[in-house]
Amino acid sequence: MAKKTLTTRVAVSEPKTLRIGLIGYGFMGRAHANAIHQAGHFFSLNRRPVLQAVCGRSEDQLRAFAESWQVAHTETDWRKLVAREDIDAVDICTPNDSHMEIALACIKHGKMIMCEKPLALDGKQGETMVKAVEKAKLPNLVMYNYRFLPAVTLAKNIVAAGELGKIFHYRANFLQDWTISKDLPQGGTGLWRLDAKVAGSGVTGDLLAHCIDTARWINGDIVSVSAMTETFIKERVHTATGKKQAVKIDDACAFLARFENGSLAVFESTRYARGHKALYTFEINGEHKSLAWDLHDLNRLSYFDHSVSSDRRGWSSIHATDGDHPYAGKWWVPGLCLGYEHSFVHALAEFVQSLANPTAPRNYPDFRHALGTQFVCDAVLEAARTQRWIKVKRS
Ligand code: SOE
Repeated sequence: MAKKTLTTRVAVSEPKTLRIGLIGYGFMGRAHANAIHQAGHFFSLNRRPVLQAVCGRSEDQLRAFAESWQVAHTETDWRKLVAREDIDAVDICTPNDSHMEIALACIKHGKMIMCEKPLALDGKQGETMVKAVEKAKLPNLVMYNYRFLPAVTLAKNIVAAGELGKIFHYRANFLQDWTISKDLPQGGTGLWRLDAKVAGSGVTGDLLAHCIDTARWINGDIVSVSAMTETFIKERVHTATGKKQAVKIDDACAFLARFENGSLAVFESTRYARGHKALYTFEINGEHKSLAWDLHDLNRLSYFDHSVSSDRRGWSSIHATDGDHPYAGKWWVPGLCLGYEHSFVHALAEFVQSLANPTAPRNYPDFRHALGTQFVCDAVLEAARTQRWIKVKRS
């Protein structure tokens, strides 16, 4: 006897879409495209993000990207993408020197903006962007992604609850080793990070900006800094000219800082720490507790609680994958790990969720917050240049 099968039609209620136009198909383009695909599946959002169009200069690469991420529309001119009527938000994943121009065009066309970090080349550009976006009242996000990892958000929540008591110290590192070869050129795909005209700065804007964003979010504003920078390789061939040109970025930077809450900080970043690919760590020491985090073990938060009896006291390691840990409950069952890419999904989900309630406090870095981080970067570079302590401008 033939087996009876049952076909059921499920009534799916479709939320309104948030049609996103992505500019840039490199490393960050992929990280953001993945977030756009994932966010609506794992978070209950009142608008479902859709990757509506993508823009990039090389037609071949653009086609390949559009095929692999199922994007229906492509543009080779970002101005056309920004002007498209079927786009609600523009996601800027281009090198830093184009953020301001693209953002201002988005504002002209009334588009919401998601922008890769850092906000701009410097604070001056950043101020122009903040002024324009706030005047136009357009939702805006800067993708400082690491704060959205469950263990990092847990650290923020523990500090915000006052559990550390008075905070004495904050320290952070972001160490890499990929630019040690003197044969590496500057300019072009990925390597624009070595070209100061395109990047604005070296490790300060690229890596320390992440550390500064997390630090300011967890521990409040930074008021003054003193710094040293070094450019270890003074000349590199530029891919655009084929000629050796002076390297103007900081290859390494170490800075001291004072926070508004009276705590002291040490930050270090370099692309010359042989053996380290992306060692982002931070530690915060308070009167009652200390917390520490390491990107290489990103699901864990190290936790020290001085109130535990002295014979049991010690550092413990919280695996932030339980349902009551930030974001973790939206994914798998307790104990299963999340990765780097989830931080982008969480950032986007926070941004989209906030659209329903624009006056509620924002759980994500907007242009104004990112401007504060930009001002810290500017102050660090000025301190290194002048060999003086520099007061940080308020955003
Ligand atoms: C540089 O190597 C880089 O990719 C940065 O541009 C990112 O912002 C950082 O998250 C990882 O390192």
